[in-house]
Amino acid sequence: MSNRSKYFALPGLAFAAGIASIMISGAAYAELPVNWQMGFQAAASPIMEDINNFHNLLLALTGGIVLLVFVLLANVVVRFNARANPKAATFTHNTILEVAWTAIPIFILLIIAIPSFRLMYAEDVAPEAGLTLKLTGNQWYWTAEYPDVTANGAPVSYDMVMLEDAERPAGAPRLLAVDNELVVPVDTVVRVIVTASDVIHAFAMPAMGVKIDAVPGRLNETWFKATREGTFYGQCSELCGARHAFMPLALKVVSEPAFAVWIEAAKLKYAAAPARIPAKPSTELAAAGAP
Ligand SMILES: [Cu+2]
Repeated sequence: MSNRSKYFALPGLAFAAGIASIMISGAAYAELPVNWQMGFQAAASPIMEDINNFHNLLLALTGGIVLLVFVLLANVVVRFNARANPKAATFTHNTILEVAWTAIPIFILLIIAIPSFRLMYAEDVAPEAGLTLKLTGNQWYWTAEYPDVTANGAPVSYDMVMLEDAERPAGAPRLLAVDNELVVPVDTVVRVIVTASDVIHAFAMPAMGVKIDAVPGRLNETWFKATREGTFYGQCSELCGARHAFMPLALKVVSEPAFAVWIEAAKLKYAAAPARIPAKPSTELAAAGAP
């Protein structure tokens, strides 16, 4: 091995080991962000795949523009400084150049606009849904409701409250695990109706590519279609008070038969379950000026 290749091999090995460790830890908690992660969580819905592709297109375009501007600036600094070019040219216009630097950005914006509008439309218009889910944001927990699934004449509904450290089972992620998860079947279009009972919250589930405000007195609608089974996490994404950071969402995507079993169990469990609503801020929080 030459000296030169030795210098290159060491950082190369370290880099490969770093990537491998990220991939291994990524495999263990595939549905969570990982340390040193670049980019988004792995997509679990067609919309999130489209968002990823659009993001990659923007990265390539902006990367190219940054590179071009850097080359132009370097050219100016090196070739046209006072020492290298003591006598400056005196012309002020160049028609071809001016047309080009107007037309090329328009062309770039068109390249961005077409997939951007296509994606916005796909996100906005829900296909025929196989399941409807209603989510209500409260200070500081979420209420889930399955409007089409009734038990004793009322829709199945329950609260999702974050698990505190002492309650959290081993392996459940801190600040993300909840007592009652949302459960939906895989490969099914889920229409999500979102509202709030007190202040504005926001429903966000990054792996599904959805984020929408939960506004009191208003129903917002979004949709997702999970393409694989697993547990996915999201958080309230609108600053909503003292415990805004502590009202996560957990979404369990299961097979169609498993969902049918769960829904029957849920009818029994949540028909009689007493609400487990978290206490309002403690006196310490109130003393610290929390709302
Ligand atoms: Cu909130």
